[in-house]
Amino acid sequence: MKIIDLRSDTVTLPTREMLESILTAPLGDDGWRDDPTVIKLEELAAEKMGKEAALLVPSGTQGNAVSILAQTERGGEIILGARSHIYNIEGGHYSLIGGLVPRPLRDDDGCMNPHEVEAAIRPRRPGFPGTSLICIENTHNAAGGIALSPEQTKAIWDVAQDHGIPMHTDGARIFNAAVYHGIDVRELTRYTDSVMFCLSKGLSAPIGSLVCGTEEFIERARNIRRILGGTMRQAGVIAAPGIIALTKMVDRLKEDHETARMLAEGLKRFEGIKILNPVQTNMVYIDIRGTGMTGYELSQRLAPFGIKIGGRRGTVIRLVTHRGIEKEDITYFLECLEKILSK
Ligand code: TLP
Repeated sequence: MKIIDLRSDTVTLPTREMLESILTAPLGDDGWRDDPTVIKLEELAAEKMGKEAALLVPSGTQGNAVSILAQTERGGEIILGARSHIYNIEGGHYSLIGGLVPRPLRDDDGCMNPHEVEAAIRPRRPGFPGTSLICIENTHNAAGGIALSPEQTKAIWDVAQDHGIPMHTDGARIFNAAVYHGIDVRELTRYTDSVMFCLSKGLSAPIGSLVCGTEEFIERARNIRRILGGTMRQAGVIAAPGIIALTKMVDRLKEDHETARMLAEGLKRFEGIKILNPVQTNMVYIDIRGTGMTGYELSQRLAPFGIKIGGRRGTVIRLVTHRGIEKEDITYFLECLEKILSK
């Protein structure tokens, strides 16, 4: 039975071409900057993001941590979205390791209000944790894969620039945002000092994320990556599939957006199910309260059909489309749901 895994786009498996690329990739010790495949990927990533340099890290979480630590000093404050991944789901590295105080602001629709960001900024004075960094997330996961526009990004950037504060973008899925808006990703990344993006989500690489910014920032980030235990040796085995992800998998993200829209459209027929977000990219959040079931119960009922769904707390469920989900899988999922709900 085919497993239809709607829990996340992190479950995508590498393509055959990605796996084969590992066999022939030239390798070396990246701790010595001797791995040509890593260097190639980092140069490619920097170019795609319109930044001077890039650094390969094992995960998005480490990429965000490294980016934050490289741009702040202990005792400062970071402004970030109250529903952001960095604030909620990364173990609080900014406080635990970085000694930073978080200042979460409203980001219900995916983007903080620039006026509220401005009002939250405070200078560093004795007794006050001064604002050290502003973070945004694009696409915004918890808001429903919302794709922030260049205008929204610029509005926050202008505030950051006016106050001389650096800005970081958690761009785990920034290519989804660029594809949604039909623009070059640089239209988004020009309004941020640093950006982290993931190879291992919709782009389908097995492992890896990149941090991009100035040469100087990347040097500091490299040192912090070492401290966090992130130095990888023959990391070309990770970089080789990453190069394929970056060069061949970006345009196909629009297929994931189409399947997500098809899914949302199909879900409208179920009275007890409410779609919670405008479906722009590859995520559909639903509230199934009206069915009388919890997310956990529904996931149990779908399991025998080979369907996996996430968000098992309460009645809110996140459904994510990706390369492993075809249009027929959506049709099958909707049929299974129909069977379960009509009983
Ligand atoms: N998100 C994962 C889970 O942690 C929820 C997912 O399935 O969506 N930024 C954003 C916006 C993310 O969504 C994620 C992963 C990360 C950072 C962290 O990336 P990894 O998992 O590579 O550390």
